[in-house]
Amino acid sequence: AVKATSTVDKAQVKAFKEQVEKHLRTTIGTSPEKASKLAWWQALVATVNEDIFGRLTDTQQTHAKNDTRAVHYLSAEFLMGRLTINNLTNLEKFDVAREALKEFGLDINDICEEEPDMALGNGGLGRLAACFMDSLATCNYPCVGYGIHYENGLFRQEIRAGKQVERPDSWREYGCPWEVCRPESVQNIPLGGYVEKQTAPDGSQCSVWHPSSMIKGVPWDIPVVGYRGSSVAILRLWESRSTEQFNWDVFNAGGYVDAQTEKSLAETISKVLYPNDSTEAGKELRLTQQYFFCACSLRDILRRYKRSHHNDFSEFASKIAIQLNDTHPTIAIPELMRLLIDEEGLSYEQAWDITSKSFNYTNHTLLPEALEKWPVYIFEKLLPRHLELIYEINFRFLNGPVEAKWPGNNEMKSKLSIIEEGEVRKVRMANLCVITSEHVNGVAKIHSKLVKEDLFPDYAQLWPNKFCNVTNGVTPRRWILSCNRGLAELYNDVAGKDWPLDLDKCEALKKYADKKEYQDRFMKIKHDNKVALAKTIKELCGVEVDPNALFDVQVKRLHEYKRQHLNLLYIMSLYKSLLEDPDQDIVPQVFIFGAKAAPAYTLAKDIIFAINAVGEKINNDLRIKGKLKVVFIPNYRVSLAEKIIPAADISEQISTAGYEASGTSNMKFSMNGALTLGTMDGANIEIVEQAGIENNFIFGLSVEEVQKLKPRYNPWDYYNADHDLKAVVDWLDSDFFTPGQPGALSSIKSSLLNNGDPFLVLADFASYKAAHQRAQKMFKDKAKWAKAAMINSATMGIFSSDRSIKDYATNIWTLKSQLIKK
Ligand code: 26Q
Repeated sequence: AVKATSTVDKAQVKAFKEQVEKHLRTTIGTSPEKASKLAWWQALVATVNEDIFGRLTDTQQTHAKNDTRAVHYLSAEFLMGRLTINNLTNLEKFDVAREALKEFGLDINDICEEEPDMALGNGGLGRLAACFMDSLATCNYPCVGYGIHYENGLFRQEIRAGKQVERPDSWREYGCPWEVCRPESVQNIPLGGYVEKQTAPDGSQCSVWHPSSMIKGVPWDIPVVGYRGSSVAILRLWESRSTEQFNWDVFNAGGYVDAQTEKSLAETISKVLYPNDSTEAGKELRLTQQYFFCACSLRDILRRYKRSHHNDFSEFASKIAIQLNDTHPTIAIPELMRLLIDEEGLSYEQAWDITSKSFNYTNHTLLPEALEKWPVYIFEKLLPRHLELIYEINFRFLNGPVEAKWPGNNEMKSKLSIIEEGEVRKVRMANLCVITSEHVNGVAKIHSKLVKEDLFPDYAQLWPNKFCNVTNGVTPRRWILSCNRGLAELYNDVAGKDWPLDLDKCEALKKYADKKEYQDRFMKIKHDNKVALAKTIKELCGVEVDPNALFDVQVKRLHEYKRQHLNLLYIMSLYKSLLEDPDQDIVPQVFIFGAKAAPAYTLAKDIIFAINAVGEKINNDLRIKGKLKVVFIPNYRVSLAEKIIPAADISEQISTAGYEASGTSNMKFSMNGALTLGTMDGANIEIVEQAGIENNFIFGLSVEEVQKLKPRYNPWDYYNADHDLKAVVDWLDSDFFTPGQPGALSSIKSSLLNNGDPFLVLADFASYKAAHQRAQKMFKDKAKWAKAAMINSATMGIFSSDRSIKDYATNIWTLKSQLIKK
């Protein structure tokens, strides 16, 4: 729902229109009379690309000439979403494009709906990488993003009879017009085989790796356009292909057809994104994916470095910074060591000096089950030489710094070792990251403190200065300017037009927060967004919702620690009290959910089913007179987030304190004028620090209280002491919401009572209910609500990802922003 803005230059519209028509005819091969919407979209992209490639060349030439340090952001995920509106916005061509398409009788929003989301990520971590690319380009830092060109992104979620069904996502079935293949930069990656020990004439030992197969890595480049003609950054994604060396023996033996079968194995590597966002998959293919993209990326980095520095590696670390987005790309560490030692002939000491000055590691989770550990036997099979190097790194670490600090202390050695002993020996990837990296950061203040003090306390004793914080951020270009044009115009009026580059400027709105005229304008923008979302909900869920009701939203991956079931228990209690007294004066509310569950996470899927079952019952219960609606919007993804977030009144951020590393949707919601109903966890803490606790609804146990309660927690105490809580928990055991299927929702009750309620849902229930009551009360006071919403939106300046990226550039990468020469 994008509305028309001020004046648009007529000549520009005409030129744009001609360009689109030219591309429609000569690039797409159709005409305005018979073009499909897809064809129009493709012609639009071709037009935008004309603007992009010139800037890309300028950017690359500037960086090559300056030869300053560049950052290489290694991430197994980049959740880019759609690019058309974002690129048009960043090129400041959106209004021109909209007018041009209008002259063809087309609605730009309608045409842009043709674009599939690029869903090459699971959630927060992948979307963060995408926001960071936008900010790196906008702030003109030399950089490359490296990742995997998955053929299938995160699964498409369908809801059938209330249950999640996964379907493949084929985002480039008909080709992706943004990406460019770069055959000149193909890489060959060895895998498997064995290591041969050789003794040199001087008696020293060396290792020669004889891999059993080779995989080809084909790079696809996606240009990332910075805001207002700044630089264009490159996201380089690797696709796996078979090489002729891939099982050459089978091929030579005349097994041509067999060799074709083998080929599909090599091509499997980049086939699909693992849909797992917090539990360890431990699959061989997953490690192969990680190694494959890291090995391709490092060869690409080395090739470029050697082109300008010949074979002199002395400046490598001063020119190359590598950022590891969680432990997923950890294998890049031993791979760089191997390339420098085995391929470039450096000594171990030289290689270590370079490697330990180049790498940095960002941690995104404290959940023990999400910390990556790979069985040693998988390494022996796939990466025997890397395993040898890991042992060497470990040996030198334990007998060097650890022995010096804690002489003769074997307990400390086994705690800090990269290798976990046991029935199945394992490689602890996070330990390798911490030992090697110059800096280790968490993603919000509280999280970084916990990383240092609770997750790696012994490492922090060894290297206290290694640990730091960089609070996450989100790009205001996508998350305000592109997705909420009404609000963007309001900011243009009160803060000038530069706020997307300096989000602190939005603070200007604060002084209007008491003024009726501005409150009305702010709430009218919100209302329009709610009308648009109501239409989407009708289309996707078939449920009628009233835009005047309070829109309460929880959209994020489904996980017990995020506690969607706490939200559900509250909804049930509200419904129960409405049934008891249908005439009570409550604010009409719409509870909106969106969430994908990892396909093997049974309880998460049960919670999705429960939300749908409860929603079905409530939405069709005439007794409550439409005061309550519950909708589950299927297939939550970036493009839906852009419609949902601007329409939210309340943002549910209700994780058990200490479990959500940061959260980033919490920032997007606040920027768009939602009030946070949440716990003191992750970045929520910093959000209320900015916006004021009185303008949000904070509840629940704090991190310290959770840590204190956890060891002696008994959920039955809470269940037995609270009548309302007991009634709703027991309700799950009936067939009230699932007629004819008693017990269909029992697994949730069972996890809360028989499995010890690991995330303290019952402990926080009463406090959560009280927070909702405060929210209801405030919502009735329209002026008070508007003021709080405006203050939230106005004070989110520090959550621009430009601030995050500048923090990384200054404190971790020592990068300088570069002026791009045209
Ligand atoms: C690991 C091994 C095997 C298969 C999959 C994975 C895997 C994949 C994705 C593990 C974790 C993830 C994603 C984690 C994630 O999104 N974490 C979130 O990161 C955000 C950005 O920092 C934070 O804001 C969130 O708090 C955090 O949960």
